[in-house]
Amino acid sequence: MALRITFCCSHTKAEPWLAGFRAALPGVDITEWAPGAPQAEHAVVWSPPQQFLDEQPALRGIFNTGAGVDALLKLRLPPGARIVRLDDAGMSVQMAEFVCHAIVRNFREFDGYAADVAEGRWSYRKPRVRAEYPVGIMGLGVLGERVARAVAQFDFPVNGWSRTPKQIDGVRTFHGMAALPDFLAASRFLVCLLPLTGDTRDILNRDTLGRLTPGGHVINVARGGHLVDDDLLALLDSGHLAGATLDVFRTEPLPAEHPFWRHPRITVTPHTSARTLRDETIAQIAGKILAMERGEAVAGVVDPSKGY
Ligand code: NDP
Ligand code: OXD
Repeated sequence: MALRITFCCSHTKAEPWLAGFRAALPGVDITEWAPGAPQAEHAVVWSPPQQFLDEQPALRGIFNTGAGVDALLKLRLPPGARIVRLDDAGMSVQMAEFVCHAIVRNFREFDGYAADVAEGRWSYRKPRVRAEYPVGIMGLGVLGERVARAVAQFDFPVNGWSRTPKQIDGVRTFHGMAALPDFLAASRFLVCLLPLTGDTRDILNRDTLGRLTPGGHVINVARGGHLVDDDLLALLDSGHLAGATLDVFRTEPLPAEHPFWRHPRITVTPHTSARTLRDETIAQIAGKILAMERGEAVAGVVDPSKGY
């Protein structure tokens, strides 16, 4: 009998995905899930409902069409299924350009120049000293490492923080909770690229952000649950932080009444720093399904006890 794959990503039109998987995996039976659908061996998902997982107890692989599995791990999962996250698939280069853009835009004061130009003013600002703007990257995984290497290309001092020790050329690395205060004190731009887990929820708060070099700028491109919104606002209003670039929020879309929309020193983008690219994603997941069926190891298998 043909291998059966069920597709359950309610935020996107299923048809182009199904056509892509049929082309990549000829002979495989892939359909969009609906309640009561037959049992499948593998699932391709984004934020599926609990009913989907309850009705598919025989799944061997659950392939997330994103890198972060926090929403999936909140659900009751079939006991025999391996959860596989998206492993780059074109996201790390997007993340690197987004973060470098945010850092360069703020370091070079491009918004100030734009305001001057809008008023017809030919003005210069004193060049800033790069060494006074060290960049700290929280999370040195698939995305964080690529971002750290990209930022280092601009000769900023780069610090990186992870759970386990890492060695990356051009990056001063720190690991573990005990090293967090030193990592923060050594950083002025702070980039969050952590997974959202029990250990990292609310990690961007009054205490941690208060340890950054004064005049800091926070770039959160991971999950809204990492940031305590009111603590960020208080530190911006006190002048300790100079600004923030926020791509992710506790509630998405960001509610119309949320103060982040109108804060003069916060830039909001709609969870778009690194988008899932359909063709790359299909190719990666199809390759992993075939590898799993041959009994081979695949990259990106999530450890539910760690939460990522
Ligand atoms: P990875 O799993 O590859 O990397 C996670 C990194 O975080 C690792 O370096 C890990 O440390 C570190 N980490 C985890 N827990 C802790 C902890 N308690 N203390 C210190 N470090 C910790 O993930 P990715 O790089 O692929 O993605 C990161 C996150 O980015 C995703 O989980 C997702 O939430 C977000 N994301 C956002 C997107 C957007 O559009 N805004 C798009 C894609 C992803 P170690 O290496 O030691 O294990
Ligand atoms: C992801 C995301 O986790 O898009 O991949 O946020």
